[in-house]
Amino acid sequence: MACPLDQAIALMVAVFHKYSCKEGDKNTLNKKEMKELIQKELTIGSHLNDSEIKGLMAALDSDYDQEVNFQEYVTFLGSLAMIYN
Ligand SMILES: [Ca+2]
Ligand SMILES: [Ca+2]
Repeated sequence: MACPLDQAIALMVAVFHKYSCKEGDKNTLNKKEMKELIQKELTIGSHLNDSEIKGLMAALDSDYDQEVNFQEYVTFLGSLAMIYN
């Protein structure tokens, strides 16, 4: 896993699990876990207020189960990549 893109993907997976395993279902992020991930792992986190984070999570939760699963998380990172580009 020495190649940069491999490392980036491994990091995306590791960051998800670092927060998803804290409470409840270990394979999904609840609101608190997602908020913490956004605030601690992303530069935009410190620029978003509580209601903006809430809105972002509602937009990410495409199956409306109140949790962000890995697929929803990857979709979110994909959107960020589009913005960075
Ligand atoms: Ca969880
Ligand atoms: Ca969901």
